[in-house]
Amino acid sequence: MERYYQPEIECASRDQIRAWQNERLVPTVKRVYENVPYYRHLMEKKGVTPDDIKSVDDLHKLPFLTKEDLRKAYPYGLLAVPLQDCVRIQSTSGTTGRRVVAFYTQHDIDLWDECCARAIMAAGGTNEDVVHVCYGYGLFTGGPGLNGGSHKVGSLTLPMSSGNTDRQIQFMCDLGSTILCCTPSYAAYLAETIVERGLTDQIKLKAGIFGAEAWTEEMRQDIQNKLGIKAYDIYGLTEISGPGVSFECSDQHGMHINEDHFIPEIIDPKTGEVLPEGSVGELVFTCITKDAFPLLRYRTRDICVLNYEKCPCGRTHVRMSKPMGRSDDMLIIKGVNVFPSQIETVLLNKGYPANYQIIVTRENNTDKLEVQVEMTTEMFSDNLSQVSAREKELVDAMKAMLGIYVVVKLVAPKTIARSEGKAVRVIDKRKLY
Ligand code: DLL
Repeated sequence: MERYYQPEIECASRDQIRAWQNERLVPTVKRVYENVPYYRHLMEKKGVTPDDIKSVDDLHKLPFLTKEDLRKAYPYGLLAVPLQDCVRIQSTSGTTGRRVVAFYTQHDIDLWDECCARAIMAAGGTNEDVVHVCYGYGLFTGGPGLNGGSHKVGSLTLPMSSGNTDRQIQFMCDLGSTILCCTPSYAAYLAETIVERGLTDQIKLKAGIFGAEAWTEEMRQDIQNKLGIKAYDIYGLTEISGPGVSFECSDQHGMHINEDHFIPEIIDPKTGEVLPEGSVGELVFTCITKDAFPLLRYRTRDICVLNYEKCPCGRTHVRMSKPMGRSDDMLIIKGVNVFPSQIETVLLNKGYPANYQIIVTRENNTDKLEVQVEMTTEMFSDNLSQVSAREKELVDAMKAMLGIYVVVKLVAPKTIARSEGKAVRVIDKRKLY
């Protein structure tokens, strides 16, 4: 049976959703214009005033916001309420430049928790579940977001945070965790460890809610098979609130965007032009219900496609595809666009685990793409000719997928460092930026 947290909203008619968006967009733009000088200047530069924005049809007139703007306005420059109304900050895991800091009023946290509660119920969660949250807690939004959602659903919430795999598995067995929330790479690692220790009979997991990084369908199958669960995708970003901006339902074909809170657009990442329905492009969000940090036309850099077709689950909110890559993590190798997800698809199709690293170097002005991938214990062998035959098979498969030559190095099982949070898959040594 399909479960909804807020059926009257999640299954509303498209006309009703559009009416809510129009109703909420207009005052939000006015409020941001009046309270956020940084954005007011951007609007003035574009010659737009709040009076020009009468409905969602006028959205394209507004200027974009980028991560660069957030860095320039750091820390308080995009705040739309007095600081004393804020009760929380969260921050991105950004490794370069300044961190991005997002602010929340209590109302913002309540809405965010509701979005996450929708995700948990779409994964079959109820107040009878034990929700095991091993996303990081703290500045990262993963732990606090799913924790809040789980409370709203009324599930027993295990605020495990990340790390200490032995303890994670112990609690999972002892407390009978039924829903696992973590990054897909950590889920794959947990699954691998549970299988190796012969503990599959002792776990009661039925579903997983995995997101915060790219993962492929093949990886989903692998986790589902090893843990005997249904694995659901969840998407979000700190700037827009955190996890739960969109989430998968039982149909597992795209993630429903919580359109009563966020208006999505797909744009051409090069020109900024809004693309017609069904186009692949960069996802842009406008927040229409947030108090403290209502970003307008925020460029996510995530490349995906929106699907407005009716979903068998009954939800009417538009579905976004899994992000196919980021307009800023797309690698350009010898002029060819390469997404790490394409490499992962080849590896998993050929039966390799999702433990790999992509290393890009440049020698004599020529780019070199090397993929190091672990063999499974069954594949591992001392016979060098067998290993090189395997490497050759992967080189050919990569060439067919990407159109370029890739150096493949097979390495022994368990030699690539595991991650407890987001996996670091790409090491670009070219220093192009
Ligand atoms: O990763 C929020 C989150 C936490 C989402 C837990 C889901 C679960 P940030 O650290 O700000 O926020 O990173 C946001 O991560 O722009 C995407 O590029 C990527 N991302 C998030 N979810 C997915 C997903 C959190 N399901 C950035 N698939 C986003 C692929 C994802 N990429």
